[in-house]
Amino acid sequence: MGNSRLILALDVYELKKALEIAESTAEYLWAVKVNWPLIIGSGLEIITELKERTGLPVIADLKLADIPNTNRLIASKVFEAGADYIIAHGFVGRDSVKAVMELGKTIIVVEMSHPGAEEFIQPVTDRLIELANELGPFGVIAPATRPERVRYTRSKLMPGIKVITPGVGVQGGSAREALNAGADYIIVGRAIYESENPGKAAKRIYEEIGG
Ligand code: NUP
Repeated sequence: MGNSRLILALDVYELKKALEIAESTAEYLWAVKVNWPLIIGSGLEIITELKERTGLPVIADLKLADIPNTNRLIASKVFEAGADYIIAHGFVGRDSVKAVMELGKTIIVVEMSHPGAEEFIQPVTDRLIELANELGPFGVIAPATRPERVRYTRSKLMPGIKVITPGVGVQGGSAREALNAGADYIIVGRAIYESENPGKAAKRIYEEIGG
């Protein structure tokens, strides 16, 4: 749905299950995010298939963190498969990020949602935000588990760069709080795909955040 701000993190292995969940939730989503579990379990073709079945944008959450050439080799195949966005780490440096951005729309990780992110990533978030401001990616990843960090990131980030926040639901973050803190999109995985009725769960979150 074009006006939705909900992204489904489809972290299941099986192709059939993935397609079922995607189809039953599609009307409440802005995009579907695939990560390594699904790509390992179902192959890269799952991206093409998801796009065909749902008509939604697909985000490939590979968190690329390699030298420019390897990032380029991976990203070119993933964009070729139909991914609309790729998530890349910023901490490896601007050359590695640029290699992805030259091939397609990119989302840069500037902070993560788990407790361990405070160890090494949070101390360099300011510099990662500067990097994003310099390169102008589609968006950045900030933690819904720490709404104050979402607010901080939004305040330092150039307008126009989207703030995308995972950590809603099982990791403890609230969709409303993340959006109130300035997030443009929220990412929800287990709270939807582990639910008995993923369609209903997605609808509930969609309605909670006001469509
Ligand atoms: O900081 C991050 N936290 C995070 O959870 C960056 C991410 N990309 N993710 C991803 O979002 C994570 O890998 C998973 O695919 C999804 C969150 O899933 P869940 O905790 O809602 O099940």
